[in-house]
Amino acid sequence: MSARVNPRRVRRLKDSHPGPGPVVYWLSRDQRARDNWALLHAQDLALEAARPLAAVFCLVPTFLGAALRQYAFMLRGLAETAHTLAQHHIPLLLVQGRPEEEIPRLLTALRARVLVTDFDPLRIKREWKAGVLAQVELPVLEVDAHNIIPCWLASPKQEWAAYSFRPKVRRALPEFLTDFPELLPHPHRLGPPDPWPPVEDLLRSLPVDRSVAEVPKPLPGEAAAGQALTEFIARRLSRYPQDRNDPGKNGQSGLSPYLHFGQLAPQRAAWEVFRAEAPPEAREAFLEELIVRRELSDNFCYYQPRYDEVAGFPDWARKTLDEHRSDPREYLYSLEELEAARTHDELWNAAQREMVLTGRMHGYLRMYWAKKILEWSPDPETALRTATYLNDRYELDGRDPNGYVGIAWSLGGVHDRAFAERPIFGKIRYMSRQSLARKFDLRDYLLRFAS
Ligand code: FAD
Ligand code: FO1
Repeated sequence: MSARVNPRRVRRLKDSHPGPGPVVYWLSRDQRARDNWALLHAQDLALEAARPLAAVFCLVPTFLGAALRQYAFMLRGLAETAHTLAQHHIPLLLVQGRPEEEIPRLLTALRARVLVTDFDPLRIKREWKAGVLAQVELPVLEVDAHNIIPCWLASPKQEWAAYSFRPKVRRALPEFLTDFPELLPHPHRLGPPDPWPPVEDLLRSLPVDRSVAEVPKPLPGEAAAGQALTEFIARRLSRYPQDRNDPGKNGQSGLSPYLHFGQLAPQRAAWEVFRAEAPPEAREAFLEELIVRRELSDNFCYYQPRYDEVAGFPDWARKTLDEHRSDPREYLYSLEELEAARTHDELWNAAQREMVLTGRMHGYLRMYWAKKILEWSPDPETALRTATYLNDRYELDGRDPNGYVGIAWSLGGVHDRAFAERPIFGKIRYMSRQSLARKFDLRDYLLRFAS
């Protein structure tokens, strides 16, 4: 069996004697059967050793402020993936609780040969992985199945802006932006897995905040993700450059929840867009966001340990925000007032309502939304906490490197440059309601999300 996965996507986290049992893939960030380099590598290892292959998902009761809305989307998608894997004779095992306890326990019970994990730069995931590594005695590998260019290869350091990251991405794309091999039906059986529990039972067992209700769309799961990609490419990719920033138009792809939960491989989206019948400038504009911007977010969270703190902002930004800490705030709103969209700014209120009601907010308004929180909070630390709390509580795509970077860009000039100095913001880029109203016709948007 020739290696189907570029070995440069694989890192060895632990060396040890392989066990006598199956190969195990701990599925976490990349929750899909298709187009999953970590799963494909685990299958290669299992085929080479003529061993069964099992995947495992560890369901944690709380995750960075996620509520019913996000757990439901994730678990409905996982149920579909479990079914697809079972059809390939690869059981998706479910364990519940702390990964540091549950994963080692499962590996011991199965006498696993080797553990394959997927890559995630978030602190919580590194802690989980460190906890597991400290307790197991078997080889452990990590595969970046989320970034087209493995994060640790794209750049050896924190990049300060897209312009220095882009050439590194362009140079590496020919090697890594490829199609995917198919997942094979696995010839070595582990024995029938327990059936995947009904999603409703799982949701009932979780202490999730049920006041953040599920949203009717987008539909969760790998099949719906594939349809959303096809629909976007067929109907809206061509006008992406013109329409993507206009809140009055449906110009964005809507793919972020699928990408966040790993139900769609970013590389699948890139590969299909790269080959699509569409104006080159439209494909280019989309790939800039999907590859450069998204992978730059992983770069920031991977190399900047304080990616969700003011301390993680660049020095010039922290300095300018400090110089304006005591500027008078014309408006100050509490978390409750902001959460209830009770400010003087009807556009901000509409964006907040869009997020609370639909689980998403238009990308251009997300910048405006976060920047106003800086303007209406007593200090940058409170603003960062508020923006992160609201984003991760209501957004389907929240709790993601893109979110921490989106908020840090808006409040703290991460990956951005200095602008003319002004009150409160200092040299952080400012966005005014007037500048938005000049660019876009916001009447429809305001009507749709009026109180
Ligand atoms: P499209 O415009 O169709 O782009 C396609 C994909 O490209 C996105 O799904 C995303 O993976 C990537 N992308 C697009 N814009 C960006 C960007 N600015 N930075 C990084 N990747 C990008 N994105 C999240 O996934 N989760 C979040 O929690 C999140 N929070 C944000 C908070 C703020 C304050 C800001 C300013 C941005 C945030 N973003 C977040 C980034 C961006 O707004 C969303 O990825 C995008 O709006 C998702 O909609 P879409 O998939 O239709 O985007
Ligand atoms: N990953 C897991 O391995 N187990 C979980 O129970 C889990 C819950 C969860 C809830 C909301 C959410 O947005 C993400 C969640 N994740 C979970 C992580 C997710 O799969 C992604 O890996 C990261 O959030 C993206 O970096």
